[in-house]
Amino acid sequence: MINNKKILIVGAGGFIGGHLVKRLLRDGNSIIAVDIKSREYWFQEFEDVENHFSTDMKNIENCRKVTKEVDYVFNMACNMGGMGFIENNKAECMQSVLINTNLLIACKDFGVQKYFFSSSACAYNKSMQQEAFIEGLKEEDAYPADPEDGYGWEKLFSERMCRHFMEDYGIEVRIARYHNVYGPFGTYDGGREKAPAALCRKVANAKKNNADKIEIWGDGKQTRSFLYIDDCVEGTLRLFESDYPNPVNIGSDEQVSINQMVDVIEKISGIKKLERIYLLDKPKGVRGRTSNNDLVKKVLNWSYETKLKEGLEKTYDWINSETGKHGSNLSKFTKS
Ligand code: GDC
Repeated sequence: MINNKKILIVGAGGFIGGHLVKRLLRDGNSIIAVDIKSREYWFQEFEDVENHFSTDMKNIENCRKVTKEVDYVFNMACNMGGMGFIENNKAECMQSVLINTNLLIACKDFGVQKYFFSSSACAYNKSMQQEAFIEGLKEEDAYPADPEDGYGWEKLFSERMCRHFMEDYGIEVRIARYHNVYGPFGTYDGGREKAPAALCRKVANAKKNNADKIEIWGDGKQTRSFLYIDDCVEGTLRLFESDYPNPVNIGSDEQVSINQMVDVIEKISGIKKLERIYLLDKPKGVRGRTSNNDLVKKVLNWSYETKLKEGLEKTYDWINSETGKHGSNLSKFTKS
């Protein structure tokens, strides 16, 4: 367990970053939390943390201000979202390369011991994800390089940047390739939401409005695997403490179609089966994606625990109560 360390978490106002702050604080660390978002847009905020709101880490001076005398850095920050965002904002996504690059330079200059980079399954070669049901993606499947345009290229490039900082300057780096992480305190509306949150919101709203239809992007037969946030945080910390320096999948291998996920959410909500309207011109991304977890089991002796149904129950409950509080258009949670 990591404790008694001074830890910088960049992207702390976001979904995974917020949960990571909570856990590392609970474990007895001193936390510096930074995010480009202004205070009211942070998903979670904790007492006894040095918070830096509205701080753009694409600017190296900001990176320098917060990396002094820090033991560890977790870079959870990037300008991102679900398919609806990353397909239409490639230049925005690619500019996150500045966050990682400037942070690494500041870490080198101030002698930070260890650095974590949050990469993505979008780094994998697209040609291996053209069928609905695929073998899980192994870490070596990122090459030859043909990642998701924009966002995926930034992740793959930044992974390599980390590797070279380790080789050339001796900073210990750990890199996770996350597979569609979901759970409470994440974006569920406004355009950046991913499928689990979007579909929980749509079902919750259908129930509230006595609607009998739901809109689904694509034909619903495309597949993914989804990782619950608690498993994501646990896997991240285990990877960070390990001595494994190369990218590792942090994901689930419970591959389901979008239609199957909607079935599960409908059951959780207690609503009768909705008529599905398939929007074929919406962003769909790859046809099939899931994680191969052989390497993570080998190097961390660990695997995720939360089944999709259990994670979606918690996520649905949270989104259902949030939409009840504020109405359905919660752009508050989506501002970058
Ligand atoms: O957005 P996402 O969860 O991202 O979409 C998964 C699939 O669900 C897509 O085929 C999408 O068309 C479909 N889908 C159906 N209805 C909806 O209402 C909806 N909203 C959304 N958003 N999708 C819907 C993600 C990236 C992330 C991250 C992960 C890593 O790609 O967007 O930034 O890096 O991958 O695994 P997804 O899984 O394609």
